Amino acid sequence: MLKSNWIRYTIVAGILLLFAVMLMLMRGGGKNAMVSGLPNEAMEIARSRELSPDDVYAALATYMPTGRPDEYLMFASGGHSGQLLVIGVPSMRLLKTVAVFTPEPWQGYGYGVMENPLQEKYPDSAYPPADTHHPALSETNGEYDGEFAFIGDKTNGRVAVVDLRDFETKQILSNPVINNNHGAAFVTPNTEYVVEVSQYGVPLGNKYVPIEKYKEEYRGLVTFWKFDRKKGRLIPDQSFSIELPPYWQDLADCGKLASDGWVFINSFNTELATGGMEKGNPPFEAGTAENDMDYMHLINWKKAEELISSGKFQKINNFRVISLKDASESGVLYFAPEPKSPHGVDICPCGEHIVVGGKLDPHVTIFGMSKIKQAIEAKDFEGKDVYGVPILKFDAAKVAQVEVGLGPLHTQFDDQGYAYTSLFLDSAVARWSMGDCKFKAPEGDWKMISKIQTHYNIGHLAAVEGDTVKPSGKMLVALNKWSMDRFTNVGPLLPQNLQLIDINNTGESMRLLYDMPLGVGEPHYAQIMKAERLKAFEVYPEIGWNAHTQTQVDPKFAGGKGTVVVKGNTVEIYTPLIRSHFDPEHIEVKKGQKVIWKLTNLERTRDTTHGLTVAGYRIGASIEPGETVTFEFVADKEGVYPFYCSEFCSALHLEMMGYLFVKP
Ligand code: K7E
Ligand code: CUA
Repeated sequence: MLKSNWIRYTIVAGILLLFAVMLMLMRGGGKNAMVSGLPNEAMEIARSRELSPDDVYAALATYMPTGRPDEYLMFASGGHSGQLLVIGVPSMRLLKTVAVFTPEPWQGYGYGVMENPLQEKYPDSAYPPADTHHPALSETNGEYDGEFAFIGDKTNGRVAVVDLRDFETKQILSNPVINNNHGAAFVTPNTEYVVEVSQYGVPLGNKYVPIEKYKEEYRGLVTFWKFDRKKGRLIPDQSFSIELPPYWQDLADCGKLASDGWVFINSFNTELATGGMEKGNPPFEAGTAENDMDYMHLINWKKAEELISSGKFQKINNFRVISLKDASESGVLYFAPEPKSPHGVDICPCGEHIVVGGKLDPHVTIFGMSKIKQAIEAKDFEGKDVYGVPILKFDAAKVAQVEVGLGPLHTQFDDQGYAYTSLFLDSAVARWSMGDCKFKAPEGDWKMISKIQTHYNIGHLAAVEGDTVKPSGKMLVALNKWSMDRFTNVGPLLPQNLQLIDINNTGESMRLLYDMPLGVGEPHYAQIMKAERLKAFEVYPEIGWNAHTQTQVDPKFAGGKGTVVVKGNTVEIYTPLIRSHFDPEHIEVKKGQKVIWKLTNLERTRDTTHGLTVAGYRIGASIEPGETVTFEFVADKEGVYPFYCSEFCSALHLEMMGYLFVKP
């Protein structure tokens, strides 16, 4: 063991020496003492820091020299922070927190700027806490296109749209029919729809019905939000829902290629447990885990579209809903039995195989789309559930099962025909081979290959483009729920731990490369995209740009001087911003007057953002180069209020200030 370690040391030292020689050649000789001394120094560092050859390998595989951008971007949910996180891979550097459901001062999000998507439902400061779970990147032909991201808020049943031209949230919609979700968001292969699936059964339409009527009147729901790519918005009028039984629908995935037109949803609590342990009933955790099989929901959304266009729907809160009866009688909804309170459902790259993680069963179960279609065609059903939904025979839908370990949850795919499943109870990632699939592994069989330990209790995992039609392999990130002893103790609330794993080397075992503590909330799911797919703005295209509509609002804001216009009880102010002053610097209003304040950043240089905060008025904006933002507020507090630029924009940034005089 010791000997082989030293052989590996020698190899690493050799690689470092090679680097040093290359660097020397590139720089034209041995002038640079630091470079020529690198191998010894590096060895010394490795020794003094007690780094193993594996550590040195991991460091070299993840280190990004200054100025070199990461090859991949991970879009991770921010959990109960309510936000979306953008992380560079392999460096695991946090690049941005995109404000979605929670106000965020740096981005001036939720602090008085008009046309803020948060305000569409919650005026002023009454924003509820959110719980984001599943981000989805927009797709074209089943591949990420780098244009949009969507994310669900489990707590309040909301879905948000983020425009990746500026990484800002443009829209938040609350589901009009049901008040919670979990399987959100997932997109169909051309982002025709953004799919949102409820978790907990409730009466539809936000009304009260006693829990004793659970079976009769509580329901689940899947919603297909129509996405208009040109507008960058979900269109409620063109969207619809399908009523589902009040089993607890869980994770979802949209079919692609062989399974295009279908959506797959796991469920548990087919027992219809209603809890109430304080009344002597079995608690939910026991009541929902009695059945050996639950039902995977198979939803034919193209058929559902036909029902909608032929008028077969009801309206709940003015939203189109296909009834459970119509869905089960018209070939929109089928069930396939799936073992024991499963969790993740994931479609393989060619779309033929549907992989379900057992959670309380040590297997992943692989279903085949061809078999499912045949069984439906042949009406090969074992019967119907209590709501009349046809249930396929397990064996008529199942292709294989692989025993992967304890607590299998979610699955991702690489480009070599391997699948990776997170094992919550084992704290490990299982690599297993795909059998009879277009993405067949060299082993050619459905079988367990190897495992790597994670620290600890992994939930989701994300491989590079690992849920598209063309996965890239190479890297995988384990999103661990617990971090326990991995980091310096910062008190009883511990960060989550994202662990980067090298999956490039299919012959050998997987290698753990890097730990990233994340101290903002629980990032359930993430997607990793090649960074080259992005087409983000460097500065806004025109001066006077409204970032909410992504259009130039008004060319008159394209420059010029500051102006103040008083119209009755309203004071309209126009303020151009340029290093390093506001114009005007004195703003005088009378107490009780309404203020409409437009600010335009005239800068064209990258990163010359100006900010605005006004003491006492809960106002905060980030005005990026070219952008125009608008505030409306009533000057209801008399006094003298300094306002200033909150981004350090120049040496005279502190002088970039003014006074708001609110006169009695
Ligand atoms: Cu945490 Cu996808 Cu909400 Cu599994 S879910 S872990
Ligand atoms: Cu503008 Cu600081």
